Amino acid sequence: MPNPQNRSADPAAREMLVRAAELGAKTVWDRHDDLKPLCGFGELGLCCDVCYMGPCRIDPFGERAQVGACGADAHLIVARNLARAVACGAAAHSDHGREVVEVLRGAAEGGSASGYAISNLAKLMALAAEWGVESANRSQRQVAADLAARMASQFGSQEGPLIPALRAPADQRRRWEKMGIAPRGIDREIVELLHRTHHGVESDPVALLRAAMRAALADGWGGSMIATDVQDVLFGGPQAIRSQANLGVLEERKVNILVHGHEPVLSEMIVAASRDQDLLALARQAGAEGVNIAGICCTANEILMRQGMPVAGNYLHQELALLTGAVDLMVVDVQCVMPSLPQVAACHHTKIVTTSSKAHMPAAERMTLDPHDPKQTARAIVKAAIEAFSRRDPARVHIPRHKMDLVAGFTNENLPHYLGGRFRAGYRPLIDAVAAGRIRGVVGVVGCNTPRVAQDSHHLALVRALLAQDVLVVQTGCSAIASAKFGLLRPEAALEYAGPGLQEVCAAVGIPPVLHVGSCVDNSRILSVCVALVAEGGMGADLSELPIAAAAPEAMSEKAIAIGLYAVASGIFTAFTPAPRIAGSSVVRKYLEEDVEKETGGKFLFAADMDAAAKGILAHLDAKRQALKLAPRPLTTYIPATGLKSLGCGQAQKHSQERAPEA
Ligand code: BF8
Repeated sequence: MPNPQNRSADPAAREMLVRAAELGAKTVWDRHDDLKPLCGFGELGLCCDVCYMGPCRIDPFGERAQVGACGADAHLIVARNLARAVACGAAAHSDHGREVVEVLRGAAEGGSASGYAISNLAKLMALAAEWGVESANRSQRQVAADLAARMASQFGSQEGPLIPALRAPADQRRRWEKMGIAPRGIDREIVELLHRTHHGVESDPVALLRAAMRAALADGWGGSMIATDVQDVLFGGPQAIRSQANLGVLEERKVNILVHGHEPVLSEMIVAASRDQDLLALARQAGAEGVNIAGICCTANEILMRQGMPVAGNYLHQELALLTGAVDLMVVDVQCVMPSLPQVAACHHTKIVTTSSKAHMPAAERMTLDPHDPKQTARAIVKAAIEAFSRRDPARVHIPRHKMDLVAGFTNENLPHYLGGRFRAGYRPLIDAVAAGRIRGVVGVVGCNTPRVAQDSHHLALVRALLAQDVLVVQTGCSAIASAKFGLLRPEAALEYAGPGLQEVCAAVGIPPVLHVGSCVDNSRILSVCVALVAEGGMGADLSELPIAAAAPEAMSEKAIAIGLYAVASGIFTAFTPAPRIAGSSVVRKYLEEDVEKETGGKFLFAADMDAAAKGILAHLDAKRQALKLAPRPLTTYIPATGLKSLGCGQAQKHSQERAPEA
């Protein structure tokens, strides 16, 4: 069997890969290997299938066809493929936003119309003020109804401006206006982008990339931002919270339910149902000691942030979790759910349940979420899991003992309190620390796993390299879960990994050096932190002037490409690896890595490895510090990102084993 060390940096994953081989189960890594060599035209972005004369392929060596049947050259084909990926990624995030706005509308109607309620009145009222919804002498349901209607209108808006995009600094918005990329309506930008990629419409690759930025902005400052805000209103604003991560959170003596996907509308209900006394009694009757809910991917982040529920793993853990034989039921909704799950689950007694009207899985069981009574759907799912538990074969259960403590739950709203305390709440302490050079800058590290690199290895190498250089790291998505599994979300991680300046700041305010701010739609929280830093003053007039950067070290999904593009369009330097399929066009690559900076203030770095990414990010932070005339940084020896790998992994592994439960 292939060496598990090349497939994952995570000892729990390596252990499960050995188990997969024993069970004769194929995983994403095996299927990926089966496909090799991957299509060279596709990898370069040079295969065009937008019309039915083709597919047309451009010869990268210049010996055969240099244009498709219609005359499209390599640059247009590459730009069109990228634009379509952005449209799909932006659509996924934004449709998630639309879905939760619908739930808010239902909650506002109340009664038998919905099983949801508003749990965060303060945020509802703050949003009402921002969105121009009258709240004086009105019930919270009336306010919520008007807010939901106004938010829903953003999807079909034709003229703009998008209301949440008005949060962006004025200078940033002026850049968008000048470029003609200020988003007008969420659906409008996505539809127009798709239209422009149709055969025979937009022929200018750079104009197409600008249109892609407009759709990406409609995602980041529109659909995603709305999703985050509405979820906070419905399910509560997160607060710093302790929990644990990795496959060791599965419990041998309990009914294990994994929630996987993205929209928290069902998972929140399942968490609530798992605490119902009658269901717990049913679980005990079946021989279980209780019901354990844990998450995979971004649903994990949602219920971690608000409920402190444990995280079983990130994207590449979804099949491995099933192979433990300890998962009784996995419930999925939308996005990042592998179609292979029912086949993998068939190794054991595990039930796969789909719930979204948008995502069917032929071999899985369907339990459609009833929006009028979601708790009832959740209870039915918990009952099905208890029934499955009674068919579990304890002799075939194999749970890796690795799990790690973590602190999550940071947001743009609560960070000022954690940074400044009750009497000095605000971003000033962070700005002062950056200005004085104790913190070199702030970097958002986000995104997925991919079998193209050893799982988590890029996230860890980059995050550790940045911490050692006094960079405060903010994370979301599967990237945050990677750090969680390796102990970087513990306050003690500052002593183990951070440079002296960052260590001092973390110790003074008691925060981890890596702040987990949520799921992928919660990248909007990172934008909001940046906005707050600009608003506080002393750090420049727009995001492009701040000593900040972003990185997606193991990018896999189209959503990650949309996120990368809205970060760049928002003025943020963004290291993105592996590069999207753009190597076939020098024009596209040059625009995204160089020319776009003159327009938006941000640009991409498609780094070959994490050492190059770390060096590029640090050089960028230092250049921004210099431009702002901030205190020169005390010299810290640069340790290559790759050099840190073995050091940190060893420490994390030791820690993880120390905390392993008794078998
Ligand atoms: O939306 S980080 S693999 S789960 S796409 Fe998917 Fe990537 Fe994970 Fe979260 Ni985001």
